Amino acid sequence: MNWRKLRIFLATVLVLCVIPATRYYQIDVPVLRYLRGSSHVDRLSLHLSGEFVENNLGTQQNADGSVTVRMIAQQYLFVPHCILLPAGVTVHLRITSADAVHSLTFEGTEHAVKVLPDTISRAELLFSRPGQYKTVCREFCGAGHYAMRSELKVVPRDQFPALRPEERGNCAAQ
Ligand SMILES: [Cu+2]
Repeated sequence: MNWRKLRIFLATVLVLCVIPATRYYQIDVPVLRYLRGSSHVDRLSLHLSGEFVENNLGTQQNADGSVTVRMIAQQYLFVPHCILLPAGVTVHLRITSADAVHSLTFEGTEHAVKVLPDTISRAELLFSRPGQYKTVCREFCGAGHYAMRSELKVVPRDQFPALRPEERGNCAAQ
């Protein structure tokens, strides 16, 4: 047996094993993040500056008719606790985590968004009809994980523009 060849072989196997391992354990690799196009955000300054400051969270109407939703997932809630969306409109979701890995899902739909700290996860969603959905975390994130749920309310498309900005973030006001 040629020891030199064996060493090269073992080194190659090791490297090939490391790549899926970083994906499985969701180890943050900046190069992969860059290639995937997700952007970096500092979890410690989320509340102080940038797009995830408190008054920028929630649903925003865009000029092209679509809406942008910004949310933070943290142990053990989603902020804002309730979001309102118009039905049948493209939703650009931007979400990040303030601590652990979470997974944002909407009960009764196929949508699932992995949420990582220090990273902005992006997704395009579409809710075709009005209704109320439970927003549930589907990634074990600690002791309070099973209570981590919020609400999403989808209102008819023509009703949405009439809502005041403060009403868009509050299901109770409806
Ligand atoms: Cu969780």
